[in-house]
Amino acid sequence: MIKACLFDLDGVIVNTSQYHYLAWKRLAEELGFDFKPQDNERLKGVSRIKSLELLLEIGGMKNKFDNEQKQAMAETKNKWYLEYVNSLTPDDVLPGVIPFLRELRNNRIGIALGSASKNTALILDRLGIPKLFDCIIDGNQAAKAKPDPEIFILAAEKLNVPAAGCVVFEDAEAGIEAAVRAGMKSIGIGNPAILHKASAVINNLEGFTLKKLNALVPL
Ligand code: B16
Ligand code: MG
Repeated sequence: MIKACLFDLDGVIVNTSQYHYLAWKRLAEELGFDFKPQDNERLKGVSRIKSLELLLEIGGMKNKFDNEQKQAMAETKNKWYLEYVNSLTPDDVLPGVIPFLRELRNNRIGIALGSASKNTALILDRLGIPKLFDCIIDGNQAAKAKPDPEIFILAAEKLNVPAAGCVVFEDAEAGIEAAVRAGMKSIGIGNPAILHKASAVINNLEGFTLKKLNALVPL
């Protein structure tokens, strides 16, 4: 039986990946190279500093900067990213999310948010939905970034639910890998070719129900 659902933030609850992309693109332009949308897929779900390392690799600048310089670049990117985040409103919660979370709560299924983002609290506040989650684990509490399973394992522990009773909702390849390594079932949201390790893949949460979840992932 499904005991808990663990939700990624960016790409599942809200589409902030476009903002991450624009902020990284601006940094790439300052460094003198173009950052294409297709390269953005590799950055999804991974930590801020790992994203920067991937970006520098894409731009052919892998070993050009020391840690202090990288930290400064990551902070600059985050400042630009937060300018976009501050424009978020409750209307930006992705379609279907709120009815599905309410249905889970009505059925006493644990609900956790498991995101790599250190801006999770701010984003949930802007969206007006922190109370919809029983537990929130983000990049400030987990030392290891996805694909490491730490975020989802911590969330399951906090909910007091075994991994085998959890289903992870994720839009990123790194996030699905984290679910697999945590011993959890997963629903990929997006492209089945990228999310092929997920237990099942759907387009989005619009019209999604517990009945559909049980049919896709019988536990
Ligand atoms: P921040 P998720 C991830 O969020 C994003 O997908 C990823 O692109 C970003 O680098 C990471 O959060 C860290 O975000 O810079 O705000 O700490 O998909 O795990 O909800
Ligand atoms: Mg994501």
